Amino acid sequence: MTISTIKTAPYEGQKPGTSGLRKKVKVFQQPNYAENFIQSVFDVVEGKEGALLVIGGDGRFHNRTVIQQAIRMAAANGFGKVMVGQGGIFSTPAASNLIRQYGAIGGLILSASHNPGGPDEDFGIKYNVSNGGPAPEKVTDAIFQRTTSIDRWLTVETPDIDLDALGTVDVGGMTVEIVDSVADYAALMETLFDFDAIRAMAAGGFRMAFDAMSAVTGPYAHEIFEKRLGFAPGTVRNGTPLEDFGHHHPDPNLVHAKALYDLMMSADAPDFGAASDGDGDRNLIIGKGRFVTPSDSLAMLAANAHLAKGYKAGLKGIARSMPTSAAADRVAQALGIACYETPTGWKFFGNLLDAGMATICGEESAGTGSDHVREKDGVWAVLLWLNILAVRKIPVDDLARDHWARFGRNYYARHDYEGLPTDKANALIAELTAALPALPGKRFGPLTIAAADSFSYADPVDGSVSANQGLRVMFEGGSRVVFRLSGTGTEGATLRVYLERYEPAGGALDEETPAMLADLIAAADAIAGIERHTGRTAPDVVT
Ligand code: G16
Repeated sequence: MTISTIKTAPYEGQKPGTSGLRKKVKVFQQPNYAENFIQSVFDVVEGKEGALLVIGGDGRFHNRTVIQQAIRMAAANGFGKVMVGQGGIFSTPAASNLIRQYGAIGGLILSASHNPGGPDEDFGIKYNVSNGGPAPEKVTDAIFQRTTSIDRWLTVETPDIDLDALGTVDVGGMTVEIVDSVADYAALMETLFDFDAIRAMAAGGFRMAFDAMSAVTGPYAHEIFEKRLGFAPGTVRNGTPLEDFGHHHPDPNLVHAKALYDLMMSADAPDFGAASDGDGDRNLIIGKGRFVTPSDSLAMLAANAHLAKGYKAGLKGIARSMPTSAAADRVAQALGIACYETPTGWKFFGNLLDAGMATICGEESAGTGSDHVREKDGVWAVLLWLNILAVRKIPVDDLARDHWARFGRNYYARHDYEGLPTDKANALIAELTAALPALPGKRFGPLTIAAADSFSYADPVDGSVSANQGLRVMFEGGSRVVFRLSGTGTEGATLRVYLERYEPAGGALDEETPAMLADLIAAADAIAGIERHTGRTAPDVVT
C-alpha cells in the first residue's frame, strides 16, 4: 500500500450548513474539492485510529465517485473499517441507525437531500457523529476552520472496489464491508411497530400509495410496505433510485409531489398517501381528501404514539423547530410533558434525545422522527401513521378533525422566495432586525403585534447558545409570522416566511388555509417590505 500525501493550496473555506456541505456537482468535481472537505472532516475526528466509519448516500449522480474517494482516504487516515451500503445506497436514517448499532465513530452521508440531482444539479457531504446524528455546531465549526488552512489530503493508491458485491474486501490494510442497505433498518422498524396489525389492515383492503420520488427510499419501501406488510405490488411508485431522480425535485411537498396530491384528492384515492425525499428523511402525509401539514402530523403522531409498541410507555417530551407550528405544544401540555423549541436543523434535537428529554421531534419542513435514530425518518413516520390508523380504524380525515376538535387548529403555510440576490435578502433581514423593538403594539389590519424578537436558543443540555435563528413576530391571539434565510440553498438566497394562525377548539376549524392566512400574508409583506426589497410580488413555492 502506498499512502500519498496530495498537496493542495488552501481553498476558500467551506462552511457546512444545516445539513452539511451542499454545492453543485460541478463544484464537487473540481480537482481536490471533495477530498479537501473530507480530509478537513477526518482531521477533526478524534480517535479515528482503528475505528469504524459508515459511508453511504442517496444514489444521486457523483455518489459512487465520492464513495470510492472517501474509502481510499479513510484507509490512509487510519480508520480500521468502513461499512458501505450496497451500491453506495443508505438512506440518511438507515445510516444513522448503522452508526449507532455497530458503534461506529461516525459516518459520511452523501446527499443533497431534497435538492435535485444530476450532472448540473446538487451534491452534498454531511458528517454524522457517534450518536448517529448530524455533527453539532462545535464540530462543524472546527471542520470549517480546518477547510480554511488545509494544505494536503491523504489517500492510498488502490483501484476502485465493487460497490455492488456484498461482502468484505481489503483497501490499503483497512476492511471494507459492503452491507445490505435495508436489512438492519427494516429489523429496527419491526421492533417499533405492530407489523401484524398493519398487515391485517392491508389484507382487509386498506390501500396506500407511497411515492419514493425515484430516490433512496424505493428499496426500503418495496421491502417493508410490499414484501413485509403485504401492501399490493404497485403501492410503491417511482421505487427505483435514479441518479437524476427522473429529472424531478425529490422534495415531498404539494408542489413537487403534485401527482400524489392529485391522486389523493381524486374520486378513486386510496386510503393513505405518503412520499419521502431524496435521502429518505422527510415525509409527506395525505389522507383521502385530506393533506396533513407536517406541523399537524407531528402533533397528531405525538398524541397517538402510545398506540405503537415502541412508544407504549409514553413520550418523555416533544421537540419542534422554532418555525414549526405550536400544534405540538398543545399536545405536550395535555400529556403533561415538556415541549422544546429549537433552531431549524435536526442537529439541535440530538442533545435532547441523548439526554432522554424528548422522544419525538419534528420540523415544519416535513421532518419527523424519534429517539430510535438521530435523524428525521420518512419511512418511520409513514409506519407510525399506519400503526395508529390500524389501531384506531378511522380515516385520516376523521383523525385530523378529532384532533382539532380537542386541541384547536393551527392553520399554517410557508412561503419561499428563491434565488434572491444575497445582498438584497441580507438587507431585508438587517432592516427588519433593527425594526423589531418598535413593532409591539403596531396594528396591521385586524392584527396587533404582541411581541417581536430574533430567536436565540440556549441548549438545555450543554448550555451552548445559538443566536440569530430567525425573526419572530407574534400577534395577539396566538398567530405568528417568522422570517429566516435558508441555510441549505446552493444558488443565491432563499427567504422563508412562515405563517401560522391559531383557531381554538370550537372556532373555525374547517376553513381553507389561504383564506385564513390572508391577513397574515398582507401583514408579513408590510412588516418586512418583501416586495420593496426583492421586487417579488408572490412566493416561488408555497407549502
Ligand atoms: C431546510 C429546512 C430545515 C431542515 C433542513 C435540512 O433548511 O427548512 O427544517 O432541517 O432543510 O433538511 P434536510 O436534511 O432534509 O435537507 P433551510 O435552512 O433551507 O431552511
